[in-house]
Amino acid sequence: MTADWHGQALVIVPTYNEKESITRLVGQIRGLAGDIHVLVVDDNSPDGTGGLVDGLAGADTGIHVLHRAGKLGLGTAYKAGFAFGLARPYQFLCTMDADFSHSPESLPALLAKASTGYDLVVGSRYVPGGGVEGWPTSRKILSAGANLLAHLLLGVSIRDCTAGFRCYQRHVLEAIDLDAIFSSGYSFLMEMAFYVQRAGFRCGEVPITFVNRTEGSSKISKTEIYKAFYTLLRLRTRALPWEWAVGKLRRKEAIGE
Ligand SMILES: Nc1nc2c(ncn2[C@@H]2O[C@H](COP(=O)(O)OP(=O)(O)OP(=O)(O)O)[C@@H](O)[C@H]2O)c(=O)[nH]1
Ligand SMILES: [Mg+2]
Repeated sequence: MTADWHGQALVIVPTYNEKESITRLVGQIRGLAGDIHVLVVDDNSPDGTGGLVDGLAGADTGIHVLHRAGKLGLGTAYKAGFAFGLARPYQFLCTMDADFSHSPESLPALLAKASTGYDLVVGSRYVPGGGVEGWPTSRKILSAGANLLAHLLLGVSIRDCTAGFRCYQRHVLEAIDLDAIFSSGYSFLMEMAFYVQRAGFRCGEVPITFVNRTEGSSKISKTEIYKAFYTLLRLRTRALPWEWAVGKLRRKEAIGE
């Protein structure tokens, strides 16, 4: 069977010091059915990640790399990746982490769901069948807390709205004013979820098991956590009083119940 997304999907992978995993990750994505292209957005990683991907890109026209001058944040890396993808004829623009917390094997499920008419599909830890492996309790509380607040304060229906494993249909990214997204770091993900839902797009989730990284090191700092809470409060001032109820109604639709 030819996949609906054949030759139409780009996976954006932001990297900062991911030399241990990037070659294997890119190889696995390129090995999937459907000729899925990869764009690595590297922030001049001191460990040479960008140079490694240059080597891969030289041998495969389905591999691209964007080099940025320095560590400019996860959110702006996504934006740069979206601009690259939108300037080319990709219909599905996916994002995922480089550290194998997101398994390339789940990409076809995200793309398949997007192909059935979901505008944004999230690889989700918090829907039946999803989960987390290897996280300390503190990390679980942080993630669950951020999602609960996004639901209660902003009415975000996506159960895992801090997840970076996503598939956007092209028209979503064309419709959202990306320049108006305030967050430059990790909270970009929550902010995007809020605006995508606000614009009336259909959001779906597919279960994934998030595996804590076993190589390289985390880039989440305390500052990013404070910024995420600031983002929640800032967006709260824009949310409507009944948004919580709307989000609640939409939750069932996200997993096709
Ligand atoms: N280009 C770019 N990539 C980044 C930046 N910060 C993080 N990343 C990448 O974004 C992805 C997610 O970062 P991680 O540090 O793995 O964050 P996380 O998965 O939420 O947290 P861990 O569980 O600690 O791994 C990884 O591929 C990082 O290399 C940045 O400032 N610029
Ligand atoms: Mg990670």
